[in-house]
Amino acid sequence: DWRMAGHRGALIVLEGADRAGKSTQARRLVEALRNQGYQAEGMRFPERTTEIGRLVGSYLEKKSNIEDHTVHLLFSANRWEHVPLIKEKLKSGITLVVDRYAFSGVAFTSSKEVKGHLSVRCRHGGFKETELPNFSLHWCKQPDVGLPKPDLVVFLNITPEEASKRGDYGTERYETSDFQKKVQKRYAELMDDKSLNWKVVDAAQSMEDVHNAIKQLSEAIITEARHQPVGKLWA
Ligand code: NYM
Ligand code: MG
Repeated sequence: DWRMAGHRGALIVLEGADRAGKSTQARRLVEALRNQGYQAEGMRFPERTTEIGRLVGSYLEKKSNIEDHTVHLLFSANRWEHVPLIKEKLKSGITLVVDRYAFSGVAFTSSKEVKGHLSVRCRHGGFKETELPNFSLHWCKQPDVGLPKPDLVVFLNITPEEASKRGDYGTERYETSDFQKKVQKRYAELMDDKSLNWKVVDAAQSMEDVHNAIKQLSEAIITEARHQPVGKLWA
């Protein structure tokens, strides 16, 4: 059967703000693909079980503080440490369904305000205090340049209002509606990049409808990707 032998699996990423339903949909997609006879496995980032992942996990749980640039690089390192495994799985024909990837890394870090001030000299002498600029998308993308490129990035689109109806955000870092609104804007900027295969799915639909939409997109991309080499992200 072509589903089993000789072809690489597809790299499918689910992205979206917190509470969009990514984890549930990722689980259901893996299950549905397996029922159709595909080899499929789930993966998620951050993957909190490695040494780097534990640092990131404790930061998210507010049990530790890590400087903003540093933690951005740790999130990226957590992806890079899984690249050999990702490549091996894809090569052996396994389709990977990944819950968050580099796009979360960029969207979340670039939504942060940099703490601290910069003194700049005014034209007529003296100094003025100004805020340091935010993290640019460009800076945030660099550590992830060259990662395996997803064949498909599904964006689960939900308004912050709709997301807040699904119950309270958790108590981890970034889980406030103000921050999530900024994150949505950053994702929108990332989706302007036409070198990636972004597909937006309305996550306010029923869980079943969302699932069917993602499954259809995924089956199509598995067929398309199996004869193509894995690309490099943002390279
Ligand atoms: N997050 C996730 C980042 O800030 N950078 C990253 O690179 C990744 C992958 O971690 N609020 C943030 C987004 C989430 C948080 O994710 C934990 P999850 O899916 O709740 O475990
Ligand atoms: Mg979460």
